[in-house]
Amino acid sequence: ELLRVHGGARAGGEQKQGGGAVEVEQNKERFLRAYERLKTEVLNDRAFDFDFTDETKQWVAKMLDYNVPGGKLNRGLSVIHSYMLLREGTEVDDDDFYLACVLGWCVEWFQASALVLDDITDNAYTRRDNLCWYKLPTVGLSAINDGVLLKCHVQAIIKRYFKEKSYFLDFMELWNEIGLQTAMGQMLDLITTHTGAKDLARYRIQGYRCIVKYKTSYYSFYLPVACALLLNGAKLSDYVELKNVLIEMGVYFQIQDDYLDCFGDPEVIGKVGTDIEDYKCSWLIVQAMELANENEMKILCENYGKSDPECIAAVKNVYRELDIQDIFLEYESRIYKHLVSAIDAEPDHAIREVLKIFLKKIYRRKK
Ligand code: DMA
Ligand code: MG
Ligand code: MG
Ligand code: MG
Repeated sequence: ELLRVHGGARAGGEQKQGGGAVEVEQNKERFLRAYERLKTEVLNDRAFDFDFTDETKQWVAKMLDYNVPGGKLNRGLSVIHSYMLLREGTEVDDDDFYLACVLGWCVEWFQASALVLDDITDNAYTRRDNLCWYKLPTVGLSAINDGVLLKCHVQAIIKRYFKEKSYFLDFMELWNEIGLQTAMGQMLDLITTHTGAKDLARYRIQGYRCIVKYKTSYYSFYLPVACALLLNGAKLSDYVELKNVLIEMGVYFQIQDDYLDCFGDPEVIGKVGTDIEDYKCSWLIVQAMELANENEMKILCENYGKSDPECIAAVKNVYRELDIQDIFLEYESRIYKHLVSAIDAEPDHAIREVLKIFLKKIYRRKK
């Protein structure tokens, strides 16, 4: 019941119960149009005095189109949804709406940067139904620089639109902090595989939670809401409890990602999982190591982290023997109930609506 949220994102009382689908579509269209404008501005940035030839422009345009807009856009649209809810009851003019779109695209741009680099370090093959960017023969390891460039674009866009705003410094601090947290999380993710390679039993839930909080939660869940709050003139230090709930949702989201990496349909999730062969400290292996008997543990230790399809199948077999899929479903119901009551405890109505929208988007997701 709690999750019957107002789907529409138009502020004010015009929405009818159960309606809002049209507004959501319209908001999405406006959001997509904003991408075209931002892209054009990035391609024509006058801050550069070198000649942006047609060829360079085409390269950057292709790189952007390939990596920035093709995802679910959940994070970007969340900025807009959250902002509209926070503005509850007040008219949102085109300029304000556009600024929310700009921030939404900054989140998507940031994510594009993280994913381009993540696919290289994770040795992935596909992303969003396509080959990973670095896998294209014309790209290869220049993708590293593209990943860096994408992140620099975010700073440039924020400067262009928010330089004169009173909250500009808060924005810079927020984005720097999130950038650091995400990179630290990725570092933890990557170096933890050395620990696991020595001894799988050292993959424990505490360490796992720390990795995913940093690599996923901050930028995917806290960042979109923090952007909406700052745009609405709020002070982030007043929203500590909200941050905690969002972090917890982010952990849940990454646990789903780990689950789908192994048990999801590649046709649906748009990528082929690599966690087993990469020796990742995935939620599944953490659960399995806790439940496995001696024999199963031996199988896991012998086969985890190898790309041989037979080894991967052996690991998945142990997961099935241990009913890891059921354990995931139990976790999902438990965390859902927990999050629902945490949301209920939020005193602010708009904040409750923001959180409900998030939870609704991810609960039992298949992609
Ligand atoms: C994703 O972790 C984290 C970031 C910061 C991109 P992941 O490698 O599990 O993501 P994916 O499964 O999408 O490659
Ligand atoms: Mg990855
Ligand atoms: Mg990764
Ligand atoms: Mg993954």
